[in-house]
Amino acid sequence: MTTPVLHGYFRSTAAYRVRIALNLKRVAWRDVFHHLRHGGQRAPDYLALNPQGLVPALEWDGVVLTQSLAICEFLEEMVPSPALLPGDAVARAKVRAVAQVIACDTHPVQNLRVLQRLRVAGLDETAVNDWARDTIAEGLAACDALLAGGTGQYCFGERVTLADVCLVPQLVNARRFGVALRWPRLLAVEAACLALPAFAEAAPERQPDAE
Ligand SMILES: N[C@@H](CCC(=O)N[C@@H](CS)C(=O)NCC(=O)O)C(=O)O
Repeated sequence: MTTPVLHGYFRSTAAYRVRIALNLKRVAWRDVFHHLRHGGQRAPDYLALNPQGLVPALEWDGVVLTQSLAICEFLEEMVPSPALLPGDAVARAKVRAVAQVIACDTHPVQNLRVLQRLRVAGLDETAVNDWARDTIAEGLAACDALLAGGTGQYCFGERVTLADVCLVPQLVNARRFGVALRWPRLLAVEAACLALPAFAEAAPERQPDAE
């Protein structure tokens, strides 16, 4: 097998999810960075890989995979241990629900192209920032509620799951947009995750293209 290639950008929280999953699964990879603020995601060479013009994309043994959750679930199937999804169907659905609150209902509403469209539509920087901040706060509040009553250092007990893989990057965006982090449980989960090299080494500021 050739070394997988991850197309990403240091600040991309969707790429951050995949970096964490690759690290947890102990898969070595090579990075190709695309500068999103300079429009690298819309370069013809990259659009040939991912017609959506979004990072991440993962080249794996001659195929190109897109969408961070699809990539994480692919990695789960290719490298089952350590598992990111529980064996029990109900527990698995709950993990996926938290992951999807973030990856389907929160992050896509505040990503770069959406914020740029708001600017084009006439919103000023304060209004754009408010949009992103409120969107993220709403998503994180829902995650916190979904985790209520749970125990253990991670989102769901004592094992890292796909929910943690999505939560930690979203908290980076939360800070970036000035969200008041009023969820002690989420912050405790984040601290536990960041104590693991798989998370810490995947952090935006640790990437070679960090600015
Ligand atoms: N649902 C996609 C989201 C991908 C996405 O929005 N990526 C952002 C960076 S985090 C991006 O490429 N933005 C560039 C743009 O909006 O033009 C996934 O999970 O992979």
